[in-house]
Amino acid sequence: MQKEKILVIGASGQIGVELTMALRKIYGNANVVASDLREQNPLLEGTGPYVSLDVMNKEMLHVQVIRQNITQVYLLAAILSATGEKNPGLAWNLNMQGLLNVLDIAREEKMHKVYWPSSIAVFGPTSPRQNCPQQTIIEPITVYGISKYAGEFWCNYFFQRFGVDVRSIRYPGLISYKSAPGGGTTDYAVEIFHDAMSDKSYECFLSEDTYLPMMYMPDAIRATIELMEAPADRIKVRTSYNVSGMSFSPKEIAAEIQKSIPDFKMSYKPDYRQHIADSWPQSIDDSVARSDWGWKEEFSLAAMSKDMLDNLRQQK
Ligand code: NAD
Ligand code: AKB
Repeated sequence: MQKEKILVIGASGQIGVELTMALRKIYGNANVVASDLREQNPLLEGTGPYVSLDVMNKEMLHVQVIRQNITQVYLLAAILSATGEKNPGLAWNLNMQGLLNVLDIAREEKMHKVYWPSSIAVFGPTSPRQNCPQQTIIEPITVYGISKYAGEFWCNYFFQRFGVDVRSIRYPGLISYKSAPGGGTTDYAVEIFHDAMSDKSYECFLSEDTYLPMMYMPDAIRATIELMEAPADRIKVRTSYNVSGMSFSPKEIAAEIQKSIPDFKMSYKPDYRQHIADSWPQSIDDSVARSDWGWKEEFSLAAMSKDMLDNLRQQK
């Protein structure tokens, strides 16, 4: 059997850094090529190959795929919800054309697998607010959500029509301490830990009772790898799977942090991101992922908060 050689596109981002490290542990450092438009994240330096790559340049991407004998791509390059609303045209172009470039090359080069993440941002104000199901009314109001929903159907199309084994998860907001988030509406749930540690205060850009679906990065990395390693006949959803971790409001995460930093103070100044957050569900029903490929989260709000603070203290 041909050995797997993996290309991670967007490896310097919030997910890319940790996913690249996890893939290198499984497949060997030399078999996981990190790539990004940005320079390499310091955490990846010296751990394996890195190439500078623009996913919008299809020719250069194709050359790299052939030159490096790539058999799997993890495509993480995207513009997220908050940044997307500032430049909708740019977000649409990158999020759509980047995906189409990868899918086309995967088909031509008969790649073994492709991973492309979607988001809970596909859901809109007409979707159920609680336990939002896998299949439901989906009417996104952000350009990011529209691009993710269209992308899900491109993935399904390439699987049905050309047999490209492309798999996807609708991540909730992701919380991590190793790399910073990049322009999302859920970023407050990472910023709050850093500000609590440095200033003992945080001004939140969402209102105190804004519940959103969230997940701790170790769970997100494990979900990704479990989905990608599942036998193909277990993957029944070829658009994208709902997965759930936890749901909380800014007030609840502040209270959790106060258990460890009692004089931590939270204030609220909602901005344009409130409108985006209000359009998303508060919690997600992931029963299809659970029954198809055995997904189960490990981290609760309390366990995640403790782990975040422990690790940030060690980093100081
Ligand atoms: P990020 O913004 O932190 O990282 C994206 C990376 O892509 C950046 O390092 C950026 O430099 C790179 N990039 C941008 N344009 C590029 C280009 N033209 N060519 C090559 N690289 C380019 O994003 P992230 O949070 O790591 O998200 C990764 C994926 O997961 C995205 O598709 C995102 O929509 C999805 N997702 C993330 C979250 C989350 O909470 N982080 C939640 C749901 C879905
Ligand atoms: C964002 O807030 O844009 C992302 C996401 C939920 O897709 N974290």
